[in-house]
Amino acid sequence: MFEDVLALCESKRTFLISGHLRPDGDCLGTEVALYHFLKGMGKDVRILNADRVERCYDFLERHTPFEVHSKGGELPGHEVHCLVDCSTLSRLGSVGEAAAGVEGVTRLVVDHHIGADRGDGDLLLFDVAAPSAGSLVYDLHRKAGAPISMPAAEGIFVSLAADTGWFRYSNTDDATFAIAADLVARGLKPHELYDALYRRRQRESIPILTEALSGASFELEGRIAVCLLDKELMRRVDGCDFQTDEILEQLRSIEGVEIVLLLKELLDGRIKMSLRSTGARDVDRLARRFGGGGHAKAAGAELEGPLVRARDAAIEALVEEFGV
Ligand SMILES: [Mn+2]
Repeated sequence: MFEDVLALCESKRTFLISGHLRPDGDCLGTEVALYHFLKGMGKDVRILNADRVERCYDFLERHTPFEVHSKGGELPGHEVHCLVDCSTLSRLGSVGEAAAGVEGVTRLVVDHHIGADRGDGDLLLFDVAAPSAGSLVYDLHRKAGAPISMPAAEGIFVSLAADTGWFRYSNTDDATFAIAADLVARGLKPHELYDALYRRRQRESIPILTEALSGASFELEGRIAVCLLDKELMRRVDGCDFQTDEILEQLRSIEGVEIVLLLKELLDGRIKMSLRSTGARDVDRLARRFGGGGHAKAAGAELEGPLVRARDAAIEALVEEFGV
């Protein structure tokens, strides 16, 4: 796998890197690492996403240019399109729509989600056991014998921190710590990244968090925690870059909770479902019922509205899938 990817990187000159809609820390960190890896090879590289970099990740822009695609616009010329932390053009939003009509381009998928091998990639940098997509770009550096620049190290670390919940989730193993330790040995300062990621919250996030948590309910003898964010609350979330992951994190800290179900009513009326499992329940299977997916312990999908109907459908599916 690495040999083929390296051969592609060596043989081509122009690269476009794009990540999924509403890019998270793994997506952005991986883009950063891949950008600097390719730059180090003397390549012509651009990062182009459908959505802007959210405020909590804006420190990554110190060393790396992120461009935002204007819907309907053409893509800049490229020989290789790298799809990061996802595997289908449909996850790229407007970038994917523009890319669908482009011919003669090799698509490289850099991903760790279940099913990425059934996506739109011509070539895969893919391992479902990788803790983050960024860890695959770390491996790519090592296989290539390439130096890891400080911006790339930062990107890889942010990707790990994001997808392991700062080294707390079950995807954190000795290999994860070995990568982190290597990056720290190279001069990376974890506490600086922690502060940058988690200690720059806006005050407006406090009432959003308290309202969301106080509205949460516990179903099926407390084994499922359910939180609904209606359009009004989501408008305030968007206004201050509040990270809804924080709600999931709080709810899964409650004793007895096996699954957290978060439903967000997006401003265009669509309902986004996020699922987290605290134990043996495979929420990827559940998300797949609704055309989504992800990982066994963290997955998502889009549901039909309105919000209350989506909640009933999700809980019904939970009962069917797990018999809880
Ligand atoms: Mn990821």
